[in-house]
Amino acid sequence: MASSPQNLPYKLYYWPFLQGRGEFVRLILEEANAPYIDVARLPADEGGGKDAVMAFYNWQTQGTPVLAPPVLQTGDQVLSQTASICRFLAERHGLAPDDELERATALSLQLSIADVVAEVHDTHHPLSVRLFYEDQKEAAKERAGHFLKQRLPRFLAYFEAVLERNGDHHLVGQALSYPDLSLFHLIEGLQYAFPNAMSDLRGQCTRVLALATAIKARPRIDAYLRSPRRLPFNLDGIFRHYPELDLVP
Ligand SMILES: N[C@@H](CCC(=O)N[C@@H](CS)C(=O)NCC(=O)O)C(=O)O
Repeated sequence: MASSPQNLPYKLYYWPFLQGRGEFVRLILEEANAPYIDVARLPADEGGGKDAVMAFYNWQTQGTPVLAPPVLQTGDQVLSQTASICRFLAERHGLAPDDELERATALSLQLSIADVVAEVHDTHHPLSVRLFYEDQKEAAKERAGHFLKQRLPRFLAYFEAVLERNGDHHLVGQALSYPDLSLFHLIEGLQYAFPNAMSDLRGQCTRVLALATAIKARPRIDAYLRSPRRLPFNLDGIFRHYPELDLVP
């Protein structure tokens, strides 16, 4: 018999003012109805604020040091890398396939989503994460142009093909799993950042859009999206809307 998860509530450490990669983790916690504390969103005098995240930057954590947030703490252990956190939580909470090969496929899909996220990030920060957008705006325009013309259509076509081959409703297996939740967030983010480009491509990714709509309507996701726990998209996150970058190729 499967034992129930230990060391709850989970503690999530992520920058307090943006969805960022933390959002992929939050969506799993919310769909699983797993208790968690979004630590950095607590007041500073309760251990919150960005210092709670910065505390991981000196490698002084228990267990394996982390390279970058998001970080999930369970008991006195910490885990980093978004895809790894998502997999860990999903496998604990019934949001991953049972079959061994399908579990590996779910992770592959999650890593593919992470690849897209990294390229989205690079549309507004093509030169360095340490420079402001305004200091790399010209390069960003060029990068975003290539992304929207070549990469985005390819990525959407890929997930469309995955869904088509798997019977339309889920990316892997025949039940909801964590890459489905992450694909939803990817699509939401892309629609926020690049409304023109996404509108132009909508006829080419109908299965992807249908999956995103179905995830959004799930009761726990719907409740989360309407709650104060959900931060809005903004110009600090990974998905940013700069009209000058959203040019239909
Ligand atoms: N591959 C990592 C990337 C983590 C990452 O880039 N985190 C960003 C926020 S989304 C960050 O704050 N990085 C700070 C740093 O790299 O020093 C993951 O998927 O978790």
